[in-house]
Amino acid sequence: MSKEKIALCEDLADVMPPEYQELVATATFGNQDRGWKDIGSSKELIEQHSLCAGCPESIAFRFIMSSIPNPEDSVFVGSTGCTSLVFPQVGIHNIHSLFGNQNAIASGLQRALAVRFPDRVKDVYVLAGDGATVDIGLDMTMQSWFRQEKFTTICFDNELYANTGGQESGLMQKGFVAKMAPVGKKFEKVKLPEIAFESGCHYVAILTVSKPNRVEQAIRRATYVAREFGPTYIQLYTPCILEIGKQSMEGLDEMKDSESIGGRFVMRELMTDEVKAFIKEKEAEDKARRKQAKAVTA
Ligand SMILES: Cc1ncc(C[n+]2csc(CCOP(=O)(O)OP(=O)(O)O)c2C)c(N)n1
Ligand code: SF4
Ligand SMILES: [Mg+2]
Repeated sequence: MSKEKIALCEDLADVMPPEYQELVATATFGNQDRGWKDIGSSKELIEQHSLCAGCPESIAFRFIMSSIPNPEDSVFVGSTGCTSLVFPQVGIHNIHSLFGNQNAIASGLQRALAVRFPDRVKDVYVLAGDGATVDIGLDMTMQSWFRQEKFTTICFDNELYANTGGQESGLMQKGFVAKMAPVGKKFEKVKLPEIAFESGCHYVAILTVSKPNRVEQAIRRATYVAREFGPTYIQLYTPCILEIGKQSMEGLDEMKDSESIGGRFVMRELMTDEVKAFIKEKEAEDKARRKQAKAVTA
């Protein structure tokens, strides 16, 4: 469906940057079964990033970018924060919104795309930090859920405002002391997954980005459900290694510790029985298609 959409214009081909030429030639556009396993063997949709070395937000970007089923017809809506530093380097249409406004922008965009391209599947994703999603943007976030807007909200939860030096956020854990929140958090981490479900999200997942297959599963489920039912929400623990005093290589251990039994990021999914049945059917279809494709190439 898609190679023609991202083809190079012949007259301009020789002046296009080599990275873009490579993207068009060897990225996984158009492959319905693309996934995290393609990282390393095909051109990635993320060229590089300007986050701190080893920042789990960069790992999250890689896994999300490799997992979205329809990259050539997807649009990311970002917000100010560390995540926004990655947007200039991604091979996906994206819009930068004013801090906190991201779900309002995504609502208008998704509706406009549905009117402009009624016969095509267009996927919209919000990618924003916890400060943008839960604190300053909470009104916009929740109103989009109440209105049943058909897109996926992904929150990069690092439990504070990282980009501005470490202020307290609603998702920060109780008692945590950050560089710019010296008194310590007074109340428990806000339970946004439960709030999202109660507010109309049809599929909700909370997890770390330590396991790419789990991120892929959550992204695909959230995308399919958003297309058919309405809003979906994914909360990813992407610890700010700088703020919690860890080295570049220690982000993975931090995520693994937080998802072990009793941890605050044990993977959880919330959905109705109807959505559960839909996902089961969709995944069976995907499996049958992959099996058939394998048989043809064998
Ligand atoms: C309207 C507006 N308010 C405040 C800011 C300042 N600001 C920039 S980034 C940021 C914090 C971002 O925190 P979060 O959303 O958690 O993302 P992170 O940097 O932690 O990934 C703030 C308050 C801004 N740029 N615009
Ligand atoms: S400040 Fe924290 S969240 Fe931001 S890029 Fe660095 S490690 Fe990542
Ligand atoms: Mg944050």
